[in-house]
Amino acid sequence: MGQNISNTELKTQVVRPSFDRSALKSRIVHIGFGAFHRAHQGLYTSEMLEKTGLDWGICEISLFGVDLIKQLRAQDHLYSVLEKDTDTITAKISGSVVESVHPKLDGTQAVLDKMAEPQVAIVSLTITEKGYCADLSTGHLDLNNALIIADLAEPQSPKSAIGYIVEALRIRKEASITPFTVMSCDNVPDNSRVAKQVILDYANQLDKTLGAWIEQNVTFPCTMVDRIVPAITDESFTELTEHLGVNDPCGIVCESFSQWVIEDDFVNGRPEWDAAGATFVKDVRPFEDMKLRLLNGSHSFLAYLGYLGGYRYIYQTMADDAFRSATLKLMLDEQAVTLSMPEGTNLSAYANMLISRFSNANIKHETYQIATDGSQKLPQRMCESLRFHLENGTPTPWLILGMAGWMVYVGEQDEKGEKIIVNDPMIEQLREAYSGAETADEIVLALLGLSNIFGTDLITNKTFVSTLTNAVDQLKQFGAQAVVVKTLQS
Ligand code: NAI
Ligand code: CS2
Repeated sequence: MGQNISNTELKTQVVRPSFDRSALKSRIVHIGFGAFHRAHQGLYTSEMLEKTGLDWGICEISLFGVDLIKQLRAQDHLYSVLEKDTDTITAKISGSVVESVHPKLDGTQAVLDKMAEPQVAIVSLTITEKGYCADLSTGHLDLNNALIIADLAEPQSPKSAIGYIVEALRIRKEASITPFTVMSCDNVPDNSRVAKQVILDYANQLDKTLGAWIEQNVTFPCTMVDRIVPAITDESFTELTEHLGVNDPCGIVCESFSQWVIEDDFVNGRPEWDAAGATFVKDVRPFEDMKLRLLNGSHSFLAYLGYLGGYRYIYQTMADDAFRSATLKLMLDEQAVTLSMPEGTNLSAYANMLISRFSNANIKHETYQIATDGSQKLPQRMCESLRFHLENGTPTPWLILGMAGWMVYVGEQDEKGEKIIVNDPMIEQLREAYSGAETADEIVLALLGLSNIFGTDLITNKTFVSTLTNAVDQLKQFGAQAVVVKTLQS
């Protein structure tokens, strides 16, 4: 075995776990060992263990790529997180992960067996928006999803996260083992309730008594999760190595800020994540909406228009005064006003904090990365607020420009005529909508016609359709940067 973070002396300033990892049990099974989970729930759990001495370890499941899990195993399931502020940098080792299972490495049954072990009390998820296989306009399971079709035909050999969860719950039910809590940590509004709906829809397709048992016995606490964690790049990997003194292929670089608000509704116990800074609340929805609309809504705005305007990173887009002013206006004039927050919430302070987080030049977050999977993101980030304004008759130039930016972006060509490789699970439908649509009004009508993104209402609002068409037209004529400037002046 080569040198890695588990068998090498690390640089002295690296913060290491000092708790007894051998005492941890896999009481949490997490699906989706992506960048975000490592920098967020994985690290919160490690810091909670450091403070409490509890035994809540994590078993990681990845349903896709195997390399990361192999690398994690080779380093005793330890991994590193480099937290970067504008002026401080801290390297930490997370010790919360104790084991991993992967269908390709261990077989499907091993994954199901692990999920069915009696000590497993929580199954948590970061599987991206598309991992829920939901029809976003109805919130129900998309029965046309290829993974779901395959899983329903062979439920004992699932491929989707939903299929795994339902099969594991069925095994627990048959063996009279207490169920687990299902907790989503994805950027989906009412995230765990969406998980609940698709899980119930799937279970009911197979066996209504299983569906009823899940409904009565499983809880689905929603969460608001926040930390900007860009995908690792060669540059950030090199920086991390310099701070550690050794390579960590599972390491990640992120901002210092972190927030986790969790609905306190766990059927089989939970760790004291509050010891590490998480907040337990009764109703997480206002916090989710605040984050999805102000943070993620502006992120998507900056991603589409910034990318079209030639900016590679969010911090570069924010260094453009016009984009910076537009982002604050989008947040305060068009998103904050749609929210009903608990008394004492200061949305203006929140928005200004976001402006400074986005401007952190130490975090290289690509506009292209955030532009991924727009069809899954637009409804919660922009469309809901748009509906609020359409109902109230209030103007929404920035939301409309953001949507127009997405419409131009998914046309697969940037302002210099270069191809954009659009990464989206609905790419085929997007291409079909675009084919034959040439003018701005043809493009707008074709895309707004995708009812599982936009519902059926938006396309019927003539004033909205014509303002959006005008925005698409302007973007195509003058380019994103010029239109942002023009919109500020109008
Ligand atoms: P990533 O690309 O590093 O990881 C994605 C993970 O999801 C991988 O483990 C992958 O195997 C899994 N996955 C992808 N499609 C799936 C599917 N159809 N079924 C099951 N698993 C699937 O992405 P990252 O950065 O970890 O983000 C994941 C999610 O976390 C985001 O979509 C978002 O909902 C949430 N999030 C991300 C933040 C960030 O700044 N990166 C911050 C807050 C939330
Ligand atoms: C981003 C988010 O990729 C995206 O769509 O908007 O992942 C964002 O970085 C996080 O939600 C921040 O908490």
